[in-house]
Amino acid sequence: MTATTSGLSHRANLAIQFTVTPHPPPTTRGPDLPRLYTFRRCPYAMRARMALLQAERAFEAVEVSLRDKPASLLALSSKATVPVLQLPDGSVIEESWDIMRWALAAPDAQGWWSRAQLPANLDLLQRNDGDFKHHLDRWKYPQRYANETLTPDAHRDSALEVLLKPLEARLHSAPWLGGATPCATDLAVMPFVRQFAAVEPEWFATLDLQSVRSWLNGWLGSPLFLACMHKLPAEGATRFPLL
Ligand SMILES: N[C@@H](CCC(=O)N[C@@H](CS)C(=O)NCC(=O)O)C(=O)O
Repeated sequence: MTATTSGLSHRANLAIQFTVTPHPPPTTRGPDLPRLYTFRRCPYAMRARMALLQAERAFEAVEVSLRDKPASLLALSSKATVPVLQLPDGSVIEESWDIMRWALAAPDAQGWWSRAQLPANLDLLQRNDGDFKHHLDRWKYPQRYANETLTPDAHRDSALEVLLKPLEARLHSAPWLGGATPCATDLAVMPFVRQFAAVEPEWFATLDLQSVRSWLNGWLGSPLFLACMHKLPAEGATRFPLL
């Protein structure tokens, strides 16, 4: 059962769903290790993989073709988006932020989860998963949105306003969204900023977003991100290499 967390609802068609109740009771036993259904280039799956790695959770991963989803994924999740995490007790987590919570929240010895619960960080997450993602898709894939009234460049500019400028202000005063150390929000937002930066890299390099660029470049070269981009075979479940 899912519910929209108070204060995090957005526009009706883009409401961000956060699971706030226990996961559905398992009907069958799950795999020996937590099993992540993932897609290497999906930003939601990247954030989940980084959280699992950061928390040093052993897991196995199945690389999914989004055009030909495996029956094992469809059997677990009717919406069948990636990432999906199946736990050894058989329960299933279908939202990337919930997978991050499972990985990081308990124990939270280094505070990666608790710092992400600060209102300013929840606000950034909402912007990222809501308006920013909306405008990013319409800038990056204009052919998919033929009936749009706004031009792709207008979407690009809105994406800048809704996320990247506030992000620049935050990162100007602290190196990470967690402050002096990173938190789950850094991991959640970074793959989407990476996507935005990659649409027109030369143009992105000219923007007055020095702090965002240096934060992004730091993550792109980090052992955590490089480990999360490990290439999986097309078939089967593979034990994901830890950091
Ligand atoms: N709200 C979901 C969104 C996940 C999502 O949309 N993933 C994309 C891939 S990046 C997907 O699986 N799309 C379904 C499809 O293409 O069929 C989450 O946070 O996990």
